[in-house]
Amino acid sequence: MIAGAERIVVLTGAGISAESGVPTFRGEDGLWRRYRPEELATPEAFRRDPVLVWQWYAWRRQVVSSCRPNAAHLALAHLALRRSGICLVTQNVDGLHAEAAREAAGVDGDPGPALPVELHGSIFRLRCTGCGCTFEDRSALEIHGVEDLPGCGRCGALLRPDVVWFGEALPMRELSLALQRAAEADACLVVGTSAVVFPAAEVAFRAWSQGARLIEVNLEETPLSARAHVVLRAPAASVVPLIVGAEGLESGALGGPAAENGGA
Ligand code: BJW
Ligand code: ZN
Repeated sequence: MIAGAERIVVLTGAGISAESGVPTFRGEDGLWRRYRPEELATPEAFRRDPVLVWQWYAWRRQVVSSCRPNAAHLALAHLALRRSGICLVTQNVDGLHAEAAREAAGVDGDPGPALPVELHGSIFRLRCTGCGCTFEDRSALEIHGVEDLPGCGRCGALLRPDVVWFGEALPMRELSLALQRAAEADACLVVGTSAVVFPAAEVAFRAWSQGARLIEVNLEETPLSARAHVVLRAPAASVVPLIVGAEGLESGALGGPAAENGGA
């Protein structure tokens, strides 16, 4: 399906970064197990208790800082660099797809085609709640009290992570690009998302409803599973390199007894 598709939209979620050491949201060890989302990932929570919310993000920034892209991020980056028509869309805020794109492109290469459309922003970008300016920031933040909260260098107002919280609109340009690519896609590869958060999940539902072949890689069943043409219940870092790495090989090149027995 991947080899035969002219245009592919890939939608990823927290599961693709799990094997890099980034906690997922809703799994066994998911972030939401210890923290209720409505306590932390909403504008109301931030207004009510910015210290608590910032402590959570400071901790996550620290965890993610020590994580590297895994074989799934890298395989997708290489796929997007070696052929046209690939649109990588992510709900993740960890920046690991972009890091994989730079790694795959090498020092002299252009990572552009492998850079993801980030639907939910980035934890390494800050936004001013006053003047709205945004900037990259990877510093280690130590938040003990209100006096430690980061302030805007321009206007002095409180800074927040430039991510999308519940009840907030997704960035318009990114969302419309992702939905457009979904509508045009011949195949949609969905990796490591519970597919319950909208409108991000709409990318996969849109692709499917417009006739794309749907391939799901996930350890568990999701609302997409029943619609998927292929479901791979396996860890992303093991299976994604196999399916996208095999793309481009002559049919038969996969050869061997597994292929003769009906495929690996
Ligand atoms: C593996 C694996 C391995 C693990 N290999 N797999 C329609 C219906 C119902 C509700 C709504 C609707 N439309 C909108 C809503 C409301 C709401 C919503 O979706 N609620 C539902 C949850 C009920 N949506 C919103 O509020 C959105 N905004 C909005 O609609 O605005 C409207 C508006 C318009 C105009 C003006 C104003 C407003 C915003 C949603 C923002 C979501 N934000 C978060 C936090 C981001 C910041 C941060 O990170 O702190 O985004 S929530 C969280 O969920 C995060 C994620 O990106 C997102 C999705 O999670 P994901 O990636 O799927 O992770 P998990 O953990 O859930 O799943 C991991 C999966 O991987 C599992 O399935 C595992 O099995 C699997 N897995 N290891 C393969 N190794
Ligand atoms: Zn400002």
